[in-house]
Amino acid sequence: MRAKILIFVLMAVLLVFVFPQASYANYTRNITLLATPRGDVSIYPPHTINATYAYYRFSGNLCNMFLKDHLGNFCGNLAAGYWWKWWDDNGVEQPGTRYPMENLSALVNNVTITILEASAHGNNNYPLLRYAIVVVVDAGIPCLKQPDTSIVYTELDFWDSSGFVNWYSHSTPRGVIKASNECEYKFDNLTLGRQKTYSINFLPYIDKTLKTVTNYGILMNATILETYIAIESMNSVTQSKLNFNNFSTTATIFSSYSKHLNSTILRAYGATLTSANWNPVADINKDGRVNMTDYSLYARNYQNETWCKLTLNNYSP
Ligand SMILES: [Ca+2]
Repeated sequence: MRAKILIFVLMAVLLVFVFPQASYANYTRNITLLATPRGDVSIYPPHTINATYAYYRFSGNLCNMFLKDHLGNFCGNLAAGYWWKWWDDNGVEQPGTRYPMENLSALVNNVTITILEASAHGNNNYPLLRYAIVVVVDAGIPCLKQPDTSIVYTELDFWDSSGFVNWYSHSTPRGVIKASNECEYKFDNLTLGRQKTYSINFLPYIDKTLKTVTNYGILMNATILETYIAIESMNSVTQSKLNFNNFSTTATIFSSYSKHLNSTILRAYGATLTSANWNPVADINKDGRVNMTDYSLYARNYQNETWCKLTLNNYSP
């Protein structure tokens, strides 16, 4: 008990006195402000005449998206959103233009969404149509089941066709679909024609996704890549239409390794190897539990940015 009191006093002292002023910066991406050589909108694959018709249109902050598939052979996303990295005129990513996810908070601010149409009829058992708000990050390490990529998708599904609802409930009792480099969370079931505004803290979802597909949470070298709203369709005769307004994301990125490590330990505090919030980075002495011993090691070194950086990079179990 005394140990617990001590640790909380220690944390309070550190939080109040070590970081008296904000050592972070806010970055906001707004859909109407950005343009890149690849554009802020992607359609994949490009629409096919006579089979699939897709468009997006912007009017100020309002974006209209439409997807129609007569034959049920479209498989992919119609996505509208924005990038967190930059390309040159040849489509080559510019070095140093990514935003690191160090202790990131990714907040989707007050986006208003209206689904105007959503119909999906499949030739198979599961006509798939869904709408999602998506944040894409580069995890910084390869995915476990897809080691050729470190790109990870966190998708909050706010509407699904009945096939997808069945898929959720049959295979994933907690409403999560897991793929090799993505997690989809059943987030809402928006009523057609009803306008709804969402403000979302994506951080817990991103953290959970990264733990699922890489075994680790948000590592120091993770970066944010894209934020968008997607219509996803697969093997369905589909007609879908939605609009959204004022879609922006703010990412708060702390600037010191020490603050990042502090937060990393606090998020994992009390965890053991099997805990949901387990993070090997936070287990500084590598004894399989995150407790006062680890926090004491941090407290002795919190002013040493080099030590904190090395510790954040040590994600061996
Ligand atoms: Ca430990």
